[in-house]
Amino acid sequence: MLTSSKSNITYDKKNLDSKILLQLYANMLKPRMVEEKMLILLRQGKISKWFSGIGQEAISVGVTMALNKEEYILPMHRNLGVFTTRKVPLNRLFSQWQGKANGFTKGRDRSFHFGTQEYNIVGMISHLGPQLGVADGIALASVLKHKNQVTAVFTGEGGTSEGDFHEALNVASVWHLPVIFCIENNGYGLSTPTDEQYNCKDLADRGKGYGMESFIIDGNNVVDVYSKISKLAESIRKRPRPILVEFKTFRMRGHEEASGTKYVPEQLMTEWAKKDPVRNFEVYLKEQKILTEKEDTILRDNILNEINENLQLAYDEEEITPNVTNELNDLFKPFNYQEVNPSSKTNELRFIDAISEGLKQSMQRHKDLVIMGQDIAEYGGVFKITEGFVEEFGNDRVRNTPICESAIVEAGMGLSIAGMKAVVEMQFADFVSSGFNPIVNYLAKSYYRWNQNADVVVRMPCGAGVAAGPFHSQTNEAWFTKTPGLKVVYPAFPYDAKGLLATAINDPNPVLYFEHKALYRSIRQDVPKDYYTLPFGKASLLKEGNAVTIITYGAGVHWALEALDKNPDIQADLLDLRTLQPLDTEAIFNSVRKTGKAIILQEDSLFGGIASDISALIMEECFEALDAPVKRVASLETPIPFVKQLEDQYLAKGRFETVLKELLEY
Ligand SMILES: Cc1ncc(C[n+]2csc(CCOP(=O)(O)OP(=O)(O)O)c2C)c(N)n1
Ligand SMILES: [Mg+2]
Repeated sequence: MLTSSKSNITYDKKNLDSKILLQLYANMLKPRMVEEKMLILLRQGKISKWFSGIGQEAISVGVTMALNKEEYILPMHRNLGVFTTRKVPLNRLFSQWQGKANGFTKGRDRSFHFGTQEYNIVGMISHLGPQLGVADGIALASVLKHKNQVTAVFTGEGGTSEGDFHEALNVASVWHLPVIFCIENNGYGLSTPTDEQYNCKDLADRGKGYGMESFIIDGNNVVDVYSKISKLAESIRKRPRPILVEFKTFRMRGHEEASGTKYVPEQLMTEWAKKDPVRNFEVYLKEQKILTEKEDTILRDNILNEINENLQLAYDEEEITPNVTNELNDLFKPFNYQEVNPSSKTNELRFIDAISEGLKQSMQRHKDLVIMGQDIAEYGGVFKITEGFVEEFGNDRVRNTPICESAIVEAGMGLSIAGMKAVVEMQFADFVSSGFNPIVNYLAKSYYRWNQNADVVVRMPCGAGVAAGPFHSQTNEAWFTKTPGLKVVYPAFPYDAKGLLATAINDPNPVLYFEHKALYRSIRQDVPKDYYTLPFGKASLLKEGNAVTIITYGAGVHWALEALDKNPDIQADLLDLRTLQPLDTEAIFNSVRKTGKAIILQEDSLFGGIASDISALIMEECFEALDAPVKRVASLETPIPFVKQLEDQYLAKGRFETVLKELLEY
């Protein structure tokens, strides 16, 4: 602790006027005093968890004050100073931490896991790294809309070890995005010291590897933080580019309060205590006669009153009463589906052409729609779906990306936060595993958590039957139908593919759009030339019959059609689900109640697939109408083999007809 009346930090205030210096001080004092109060409440069990930013306030405050208030900041778990400097009302913060409705997440998420468009703050998800790619998306929107704005995003030094860090910095550099990447190097990531986290001298050195300028700033010196970041921000607004800043600082308390600091050498604590950013600045301001004792006392009294009054407001607020309908209603942003009817003029199109045409017409309709993916620009994508798009829409809106699925999904999220739309093309659906985290944790949960929709469609060229082996053949829809907050579309015909893609892009929620590669060039249909939409959640009844209900989607639809063609005597209802989330349960139940028998055909391997859930639903809802056990036909429980005879053996297709006949004879 600094006890002397001389500051241990050398401040170079240059031409900063006293008003700014006093604001910097007051803005640091507030989070410090709020935290001191929170630590008491934590001990009393009144808040659930606390990640302390004590000792790091100069960074949050200096960066926030250097930015304009309409510029986005993406803070982490120790950046209370960002929220208080942006003047987020304390009562709302207190309600948030106590899980009350007046917080920012209606009790659905804790601590700093929220954002607020009102204050242009985008809070973190627990996984740390995804913030960095989201900042890229926001910055991209700023460039595309010619806003000349900077985006600042934070990470701890521990978070820099995540792949997201590398991906986000690389994308920002390649795309010249106006992002300030702020590393708060506070010596530890939970209990891990820096020498177990990375093996270079300074993290700022990494900037060079990404082709970006980087700087080291004393994170405990608020004047340095503010003046240097102000200068950098000014320069980036004029000439958009990313910059990496490493703030040297120290974490003065445990990772979170309960975990303590036993592993931190005493001497380090003592040394850094001498560099306390708030106390040193106070001493300096008094030394310089910029702040009097009396003014300081008044300031502290005012902050304390503000804290107490706002705490009372939060205490007085009622506890949340659980209500299932409210929870379910907040899973997706309400979407008012607009039916656009197809024109009578049609063209015969292959499945792939229908997708391409649908995408193109949506690009024409939505000027703020950006598509991103590997090799999608001049090359036209590996399947040539975006061939000719660059010529029509330009490279700003048709973006080749580095190989970095996470950062691109995150950038899509950022575009959505900034009010734009994104379509992300996975080169193959298999590769979505490299972008899985932001899809299931960021996109899927964002609206439920803090009312921020993710207006992103992820295109998924999927499926087997093309002798492509284990990593280019998967149909992984079950990874996503399992996750609340995602919509999943899976057309089987060109007409549906075009209309459903248009709806997916109109829908402000995250949509996984599966397009089966084996259908691309094998399935043709007359498709309306103009733009049209089709509703989600409506299965199509392709054939009608009283003996059995066949439920399927994607390539399965064509397998079933083939089997029925071969066996014209089988009287079956054939349901093509078209969308899996939402699922047309009504169509399923109506048909099964009529036929009394159900068989579900799925291309994915059996266990944990959607066929199992549909089977369970039928059992629960139609038990009395059933004349036989519900049958599921799916692929083998193995990876997908390459060689044709093994792949044929793997696929459900070869077993479907036999099982169907067995069921009919039951
Ligand atoms: C993907 C992921 N892995 C692990 C964790 C657990 N975790 C949360 S914070 C943290 C340490 C982060 O260290 P650093 O980035 O240096 O930030 P600091 O806490 O020091 O501010 C860890 C390991 C997590 N939240 N997410
Ligand atoms: Mg750290």
